[in-house]
Amino acid sequence: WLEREADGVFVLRRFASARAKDLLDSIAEIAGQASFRQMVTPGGHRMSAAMTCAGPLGWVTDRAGYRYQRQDPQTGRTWPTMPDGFIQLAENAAEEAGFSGFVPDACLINRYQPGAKMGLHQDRDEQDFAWPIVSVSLGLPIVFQMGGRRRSDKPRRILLEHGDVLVWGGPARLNYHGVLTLKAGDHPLTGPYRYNLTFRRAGE
Ligand code: MD5
Ligand code: FE
Repeated sequence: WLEREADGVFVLRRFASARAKDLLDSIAEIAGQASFRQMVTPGGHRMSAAMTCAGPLGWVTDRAGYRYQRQDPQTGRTWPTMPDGFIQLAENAAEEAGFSGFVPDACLINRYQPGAKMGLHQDRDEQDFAWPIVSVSLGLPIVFQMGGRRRSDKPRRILLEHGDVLVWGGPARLNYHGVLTLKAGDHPLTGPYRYNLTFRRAGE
């Protein structure tokens, strides 16, 4: 199921399908402790995707900026523990793509409802860009945009479906990327939503 999309970008189609139900149960448990919320960007815009986090570090944004932190700003408590199944999946997927020894310390969980999107951006709030990022799609399909190192590089479109896993690292680690607007639908496991788990090694 390994497809090389570009230098350093791999798509593992359906790699997470067999584990989807467990992953979704874990997401529900995490959301019970740290609820999905639409955060505000430094520019003052509310993000259209709702987010929560698991693991020692969580990604947050507010008027002060983007950062990783140990506490959920909504509760002041540490983020929910990253389930073993999450860590295993991220490690297995990274290994398949040639990145051994990937141990994530942050899992950002994005929940898209119809109309939600994520514009082209780079992931650069992490300490060490030598580590890859592993992203798992669950539920409704969405069109992913994979650009290049510069915002002006024309993005390629890749359809991401339930169970698909994307691994990017090395020369692609700082590529611009985003997703187009989610279309309404009804998925047997997630109803009106698309979930995306993004595993990162954000700290030292
Ligand atoms: C999503 N999430 O579908 C996307 C998938 C995020 C985010 O972008 O930051 O939460 S992440 C796929 C990705 C990330 C970084 C680089 C590349 C793809 N890439 O170079 O192709 O919710
Ligand atoms: Fe991103």
